[in-house]
Amino acid sequence: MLIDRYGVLDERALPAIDGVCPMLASRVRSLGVLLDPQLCLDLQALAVAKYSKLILKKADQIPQELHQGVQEAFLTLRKHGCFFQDLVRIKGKDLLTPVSRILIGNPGCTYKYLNTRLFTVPWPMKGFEIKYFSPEIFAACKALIKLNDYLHVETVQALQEQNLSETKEIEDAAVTDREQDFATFITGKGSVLEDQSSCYAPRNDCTNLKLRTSYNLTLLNYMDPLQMLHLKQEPYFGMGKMAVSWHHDENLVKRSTVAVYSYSCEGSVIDTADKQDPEGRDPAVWHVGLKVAWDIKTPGLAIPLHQGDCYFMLDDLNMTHQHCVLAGLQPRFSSTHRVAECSMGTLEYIFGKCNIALQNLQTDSNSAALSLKSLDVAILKQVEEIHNEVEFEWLRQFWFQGKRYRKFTDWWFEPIAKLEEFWKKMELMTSLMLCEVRKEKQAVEQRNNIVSCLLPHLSEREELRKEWTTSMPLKDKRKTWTERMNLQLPRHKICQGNCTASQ
Ligand SMILES: O=C(O)CCC(=O)C(=O)O
Repeated sequence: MLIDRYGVLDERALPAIDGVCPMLASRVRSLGVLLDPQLCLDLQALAVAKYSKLILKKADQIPQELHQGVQEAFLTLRKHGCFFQDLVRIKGKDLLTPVSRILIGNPGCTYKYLNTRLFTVPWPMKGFEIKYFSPEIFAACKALIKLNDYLHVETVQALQEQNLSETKEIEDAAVTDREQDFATFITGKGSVLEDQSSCYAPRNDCTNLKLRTSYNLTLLNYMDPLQMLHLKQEPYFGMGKMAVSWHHDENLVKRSTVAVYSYSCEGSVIDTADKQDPEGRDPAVWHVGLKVAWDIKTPGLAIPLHQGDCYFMLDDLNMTHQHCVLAGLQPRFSSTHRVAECSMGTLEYIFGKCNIALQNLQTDSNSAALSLKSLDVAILKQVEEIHNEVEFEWLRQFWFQGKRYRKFTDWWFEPIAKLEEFWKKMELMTSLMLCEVRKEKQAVEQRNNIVSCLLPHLSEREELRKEWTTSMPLKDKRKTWTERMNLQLPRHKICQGNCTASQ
């Protein structure tokens, strides 16, 4: 009997497991993972209790037509050079991800992971005019929204089958309210999301279920292991090389499912020298690893993923567990569908914020001179906060990723240009505010009050600008931004009781 350290075992064990625990055997069969009967006795409660929210759907249970569209989409995107390694920040260090990615989803949506905000390449949705770079790119995005619709339906069914579709916690309700409010303005049009409004009120399980399964974007991954020679070894269970280390997916709607379509380019020659290690998983095959969070005693699970298999992390599994991706030998794509929590991550949101800030700017009808409407500290503070948000969460993030979005569509360029206009006005507002503070007639007490409230925001801006322009690894790329903002950033100096602004 093949027994490894994390529970991937021999098929001969199944009849025995049937006798001991039919429910476990059926789960084991549906997962395609086999457990040793000995281990089974110890693990039966564990497997049912700890890993029951992971569902594997094998490729042969998925419509062939869907496979064809999605797999063609991946290959098209690779052919057009549409996958990019991201520069992410982990524990204060800037690192390039071994996996290359692209985000596709609802127009105007963004998704932040490891301090990097990605902007969705919009998939086609009713009510949005999107000019794609080529018919092939259009077809790829269309195939992915079709996959999204399919996974949504499958997810609802899986949750209902497992009795996970109901709201379990009272605290969920508050979160749901916020999320639903957001969901109605960001979506409302097209595809899976079309009928959300019919579920809008009253709040009930139907609302909650839809919210937790209406994927608004997919993060596509691509990696060719032959190009990545230095992959880390899985540290806890000896599972072999990892393409993606143990992690939780971040910034998702609470208790929302993550659905993943996996496509490894099997069929070409596999280097058999490295094949089937009797002590562990098959290193030629890609796997998803799953472990209980903060726990390395409970055995982890490694689930083999063959061409076209899908897996679902249902309900709160992404929070209670960590997952990783174990590399096989062939190149592999995946499409990871998520319900991103983007209440602060949509264009509608940031435009709304800009409008609030710019309400404090007025134009003299005779001279056309610009001035601030109010010097109320709370208002000034809010403007400076929004100013930082637009600059660091949107503009710098967008331009830093360079021209990747052009490969798909020019959709983002107009709204980003608008945000830049707003940002320039906010730069002016900061100068005007500093001029006001410097005026001699300004009462010392009011001046000090303004300065002490605004200083943290201006210092933060200064620090973040330094960080963005001097960070070493991708200095060249960062230049894109500096060029873009044409190096005309005003140099504000501000210190308690003594403020100056100089160009
Ligand atoms: O490719 C996969 O199966 C999962 C990828 C993943 O964990 C991620 O993108 O966060």
